[in-house]
Order: sequence, then C-alpha cells, then structure tokens
Amino acid sequence: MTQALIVIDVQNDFCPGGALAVADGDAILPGINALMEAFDAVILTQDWHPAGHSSFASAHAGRTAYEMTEMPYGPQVLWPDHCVQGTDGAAFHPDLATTRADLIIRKGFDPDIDSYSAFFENDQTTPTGLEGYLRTRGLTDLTLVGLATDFCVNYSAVDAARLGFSVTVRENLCRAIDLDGSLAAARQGMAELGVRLT
Ligand code: VGL
Ligand code: ZN
Repeated sequence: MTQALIVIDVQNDFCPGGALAVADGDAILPGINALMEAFDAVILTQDWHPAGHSSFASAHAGRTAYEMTEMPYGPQVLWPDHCVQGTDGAAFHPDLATTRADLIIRKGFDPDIDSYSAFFENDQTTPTGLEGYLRTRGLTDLTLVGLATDFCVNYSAVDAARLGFSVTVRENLCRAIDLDGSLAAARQGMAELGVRLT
C-alpha cells in the first residue's frame, strides 16, 4: 500500500477554452481516469488563487502575461488570471473522476506567493502539508500526471525526489506550456534528480 497517483491541476482553466489553456490539456483525461484503478491512493491538486493574486500580470501595472518579474522569493512568470477560488475555471475538468480521490490539496492561496509544487510554495520553504500526509500513510512511491508538465508537474516531481520519494512522471498523461524552452529544462532537471520519465 505504498503507491500513490498524484493528479496535478486538471482544472478547466488549464484545458482548451480556459484562461491558461495548455494545448491538448483535456486529451489526458481518459488515461488518467483509467490509471486511478491501479493505485492504493489517489491525490488531486487544485491551483486555487484569490482574485488579484500576485502571480497575475493584471496585479502589476504595465505588465503583460508571460513576462518575468522579480518577487521577494525569486523570479516569477506573470500569468493571465486563472484558477480564481470558487470560479468555474478553478473547478476540476468535468470528466475527471474526482470521486476516486482520497485527498484534494489546494495551493497558491497565499496572495503573495505562487505555488507550482504540491509540496512547497515558490519560496521553496512554506510546506503545503502533502509531505506529512504521504509519510503518515506510508505512501513512498509516487506517480505524477497532469498539467502542466513544465511547471506544476515538474516542480512537484523535483520536490518529491528531493524529499526522498520514489518518483515517476507519466509524460504521456501530462501536457506542457513550454515557454522559452521550459519543457526541455524541466525534463533535464527531473532526470538529474532521478525522476523516472515514462
Ligand atoms: C500552473 C502556471 C500557473 C500549473 C499553475 O498548474 O502548471 N502553471 N499556475
Ligand atoms: Zn496558478
């Protein structure tokens, strides 16, 4: 009973028609739903920002989406407004089999800090609590799928590997944003930390 499937941010805003749509983001739904059956635990993450979140370009006068900015905790991409708490865009895609989930973990709710990773906010120190949940349940082997490969899946996989979990990313059940080579950099970074990419 050590195998957990972690489904990252399969939400309307990351799917076609959404505010931060990832190309083909909805194509992974049937495969993710089918994969849930093979795991001891299923965990979903949900990007969950307050309106006016500091990661939104609209919160920074004169800035546009996909530009970089400096936050107190380091460089940060400015995003279109997305996954605002309680909106339809923040809801899971209607075809995601959410009933099977043991835990739904929300992230990005602090107005001042973005949180790509399911484990730590972008200051790389504030924990979400997911590590404790996994350890207390004895879930040591993690498989990650979802959106987006090069941001939230990547940051989650890297943190999990650094924390000592055994980590597999099923790339065929992920889709990427790919800003300025971010997908290639993510794949290399994950591989260097021993994340299995399959
Ligand atoms: C994500 C950008 C901003 C993701 C979340 O889920 O990969 N990307 N917020
Ligand atoms: Zn976000």
